[in-house]
Amino acid sequence: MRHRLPFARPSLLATAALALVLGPLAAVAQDQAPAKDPKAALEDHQSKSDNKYEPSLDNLAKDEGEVAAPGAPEGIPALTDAQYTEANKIYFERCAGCHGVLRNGATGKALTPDLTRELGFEYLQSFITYGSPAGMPNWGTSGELTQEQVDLMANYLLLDPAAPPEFGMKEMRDTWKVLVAPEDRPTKQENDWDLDNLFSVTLRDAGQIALIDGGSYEIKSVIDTGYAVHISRMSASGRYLFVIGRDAKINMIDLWMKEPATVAEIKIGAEARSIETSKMEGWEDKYAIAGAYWPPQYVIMDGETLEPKKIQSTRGMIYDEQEYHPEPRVAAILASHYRPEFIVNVKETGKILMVDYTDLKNLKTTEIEAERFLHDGGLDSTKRYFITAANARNKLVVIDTKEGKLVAISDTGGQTPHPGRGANFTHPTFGPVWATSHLGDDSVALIGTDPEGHPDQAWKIIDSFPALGGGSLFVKTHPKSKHLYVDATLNPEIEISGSVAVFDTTTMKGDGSDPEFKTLPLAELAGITEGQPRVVQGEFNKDGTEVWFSVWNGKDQTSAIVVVDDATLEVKHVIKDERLVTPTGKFNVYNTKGDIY
Ligand code: DHE
Repeated sequence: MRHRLPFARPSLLATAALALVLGPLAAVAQDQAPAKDPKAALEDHQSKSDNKYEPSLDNLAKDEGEVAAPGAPEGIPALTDAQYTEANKIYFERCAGCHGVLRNGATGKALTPDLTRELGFEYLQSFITYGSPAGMPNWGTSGELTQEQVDLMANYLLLDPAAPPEFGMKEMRDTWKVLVAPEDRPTKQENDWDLDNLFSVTLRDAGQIALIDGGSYEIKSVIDTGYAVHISRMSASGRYLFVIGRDAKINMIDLWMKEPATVAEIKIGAEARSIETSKMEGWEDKYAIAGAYWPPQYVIMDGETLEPKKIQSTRGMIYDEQEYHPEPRVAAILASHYRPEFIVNVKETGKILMVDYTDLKNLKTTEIEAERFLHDGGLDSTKRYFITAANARNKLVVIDTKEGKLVAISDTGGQTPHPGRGANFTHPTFGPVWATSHLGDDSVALIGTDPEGHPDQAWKIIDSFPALGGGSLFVKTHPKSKHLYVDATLNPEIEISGSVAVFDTTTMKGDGSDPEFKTLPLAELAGITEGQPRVVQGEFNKDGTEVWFSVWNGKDQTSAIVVVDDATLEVKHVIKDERLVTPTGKFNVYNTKGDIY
């Protein structure tokens, strides 16, 4: 393991700009005492190397609407319903990502009234104002909350938490619509689109996706989806596209229609991030599954209509302490290619569930003890092993999807791994490896994935080297490419967040020297001169000859998609269009259905 540059110190302006794009980037708060000196606290905060980004549960805040204030015990000022509702909204948008919806703690500390009343109003007020070196943002001194709001929040935390409603079968069925019944759908593809080379592009703040042709770069269609739409996944056949919004709304789009459109939709909770479909041979297009942050649950649905079939709560014991957690969120979900199973990451309990979908009435689940705060991950090149980040613990967990067993847990040596689905390539020295970059520093870590051919390296972090800077979200390559692309989307420096690093994997040495990389200043090459454009998530075309990057800007600013020729590393095309509002994730139909990355 070699040197790593610390995360560049963010300027206040850059931090504020980032907050505008992403919402609150509430950091981990395993804190003890609040810092007393505001200047020192602010300084501590800015210099913190690991600027984690945590969920903003703003859909939950919206769904909750007006909330009745609970009674206040003696000695604690009561809040009016309006004050409690305002505080609740602030809490869900800025605090719940770390401290939990029910205030029972997640990556941040528990803030239940038994604890907060012990600490008292002034302690809480000072903590919220100044933050702490351990990661609690300085909401007051940064100006993000006014003095009145800080006081309101300190008071709010002394009262009982609001419990948002559950979302069970009745609520799901009330939102479920089949807009075009399966029997009324086409029996063959009715358009002349090259479906395998189609890209579904998230238009985050527009609540839409754009379908873009990979050959002509033409925006074929823009389709309304859920709020702050998050990811797209494909059915195994490549016919149905599933899109999930942060508001837990799923759109199922039939790509065979003359004009592809939503044929079924459903809402599966108040907050969600993940969706997947059954991929095992014989089970193609049979089921879809989605996971929710709130309520903490996943649901298995019919793959043709989205009819909800089975809802499973993820509430339960944390894998190691075996203490109850009331709201373990569902993070990444993948479909196994080796067994008729879904692989479900449960964040707060640190469990990976392998859910057998062959008999939903007699559901069999293998529960694997992994590590807390599981987030995203992907398969190795053989698709047998699932490698996933327990990001707040700086670990990678490896699961054998064929045997249904934990294989290894390895420390990446970096701060907050964030692989997306990762990147598989063959290293000249170490053989097949899978890569992740990090949010909290500039390192890229490689884990060996070939237990047969390279047993000494298997499931060990065999190399780590610096890329552009901290704030990286995604790495990407393709079986036909010799390049590894590493973004630095959340880096506070504009030149860094607007660029991508490219490594030549065929010249990597593995002798302790850092591989060189080229910097492609894609935001500049796209001619974007306003805002802080952030280059995010490379995605290859079907043939593996081009890689597409989003240049993600503010909602009212110009964004773009830049197509890079993988052979020459030249920009081949720039897609700019007023419909491209905040493009982020891109999902090529062929690569997504086949887990090619
Ligand atoms: Fe994501 C994947 C959660 C913020 C773009 N994101 C995922 C997955 C999870 C997740 C659990 C894995 C899904 C799967 O594989 O089933 N993301 C979260 C959050 O909780 C978080 C940190 C904060 C939030 O409030 O949502 C968050 N994500 C973001 C963004 O701000 C990004 C950069 C821009 C955006 O569009 O919202 C973003 N996330 C993505 C993308 C993927 C993703 C593009 C899929 C990557 C892939 O290649 O598969």
